[in-house]
Amino acid sequence: NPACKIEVPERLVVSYGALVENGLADRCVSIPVREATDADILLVHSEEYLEAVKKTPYMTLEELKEFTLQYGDVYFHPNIYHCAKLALGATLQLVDNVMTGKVRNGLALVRPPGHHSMRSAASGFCIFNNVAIAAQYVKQKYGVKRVLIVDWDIHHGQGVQYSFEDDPSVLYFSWHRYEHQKFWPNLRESDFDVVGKEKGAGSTINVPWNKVKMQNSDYLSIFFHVLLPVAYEFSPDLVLVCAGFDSAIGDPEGEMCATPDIFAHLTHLLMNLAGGKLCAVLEGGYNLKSLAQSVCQTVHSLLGDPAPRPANLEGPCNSALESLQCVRSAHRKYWSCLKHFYISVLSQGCSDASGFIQAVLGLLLPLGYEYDPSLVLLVQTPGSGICDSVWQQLTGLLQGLAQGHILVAVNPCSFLHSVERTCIDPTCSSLLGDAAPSLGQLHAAPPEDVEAVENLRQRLKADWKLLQTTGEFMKATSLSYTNVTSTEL
Ligand code: X5A
Ligand code: ZN
Repeated sequence: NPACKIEVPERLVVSYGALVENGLADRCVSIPVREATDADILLVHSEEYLEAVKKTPYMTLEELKEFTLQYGDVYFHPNIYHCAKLALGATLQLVDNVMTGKVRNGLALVRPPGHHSMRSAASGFCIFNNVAIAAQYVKQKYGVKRVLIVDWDIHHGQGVQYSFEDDPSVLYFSWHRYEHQKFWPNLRESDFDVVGKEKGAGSTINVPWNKVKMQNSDYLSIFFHVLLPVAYEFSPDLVLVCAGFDSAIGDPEGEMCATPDIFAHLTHLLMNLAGGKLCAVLEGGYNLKSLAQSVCQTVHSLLGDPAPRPANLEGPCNSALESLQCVRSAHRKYWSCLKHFYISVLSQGCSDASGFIQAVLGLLLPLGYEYDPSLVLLVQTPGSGICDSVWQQLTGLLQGLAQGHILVAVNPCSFLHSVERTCIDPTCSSLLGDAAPSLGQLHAAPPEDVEAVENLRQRLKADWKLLQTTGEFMKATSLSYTNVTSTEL
């Protein structure tokens, strides 16, 4: 099938080759692969489907062609059942090693990819849904309560969405090229207003890109103003990434313009969730050069290397702003972090981590990224009331700026007079690259907002494009107000 000509073995050869060339492979622990078992596969797929796939190694070419016809954009080679079992087995090995603390985090370089495959169907180069199965597997084997799946591949992982649409314990986030349903897989259910069902309402988050050529600032804006606030409120025990790199520049499928170094930041920004437990699993990525560079950037961050300064941040484009605004509106009733623009300050010290984290994600990080400093100076003032874990989150997140050049001035009292040095150790730990401890599920920030802060934000919004979450500063000509509630406007 010519549609499948891009999902080739060289994808892994160049990715791994680049890791070796850049000295990254040597700095990683290689985890031996295993074949997935039937029981693993059946966590998401039906018995009928598994039995059908099992027969493919014995089919003739004619039979394979016939078998393939029932699915969309997928092909079956006589070896693919074996490869798919290894891809899933590798994913589960990574998850096991992260859950048991043998490694901090990791990237599984696997093919075939997984996020399009459904309970009883292959789709979009995918046979078994590696990441969806991994989520079920950790819930079952380790009793994990909440899993966040971040799907930064440029296609909608409909298979993952279907697996968890009514499950509140798995938060599925996906951005995808959509073009008002003109782009594959052309599904109505990929749009922003599809948010999950029953108990799972609010735990499916779709960000449709209705134009191509989205850039670094478009991706970062969605992270700052949608994904990260919701993720901190959700407080996952594990983060899984459907790490497709077809969302990078040069990809023939995505046609987007984000540069490979954005993946260093996307990875970094997720690494302080779940106490740092993050497993990335390769999905798409078809421009071999861009793929290899993006894989290296992801691994750099996973290893704790400083991220390069983010290139050309101009603020989100109009189409991205429109998507951003629509997603925030659709999810406002499910996530308290999206309900208010105001940000409460530290009037009650660390009893209110929610307000503080909201301020960091919604105000400080966007300003910091757009300002692009060469040095971050973080000053801990005496009696700030910021508790250690919140302080560590802040220190960790700020290390994404200024290539990690950060100078922290701690409260002198804490080491001059305190023998235990309780305030210094969390800072050291964070500077050494430890993930911040999880803050737990965040409640709504207290409504006693500080007007001054909101006013500040409102005033700054005109000049700082990464603070914008609505189209109010758009050129009127290209603005469409469909599906936008009056409260958001
Ligand atoms: C995993 C992935 C893409 C399928 C595109 C089919 N699949 N036209 O990126
Ligand atoms: Zn893809």
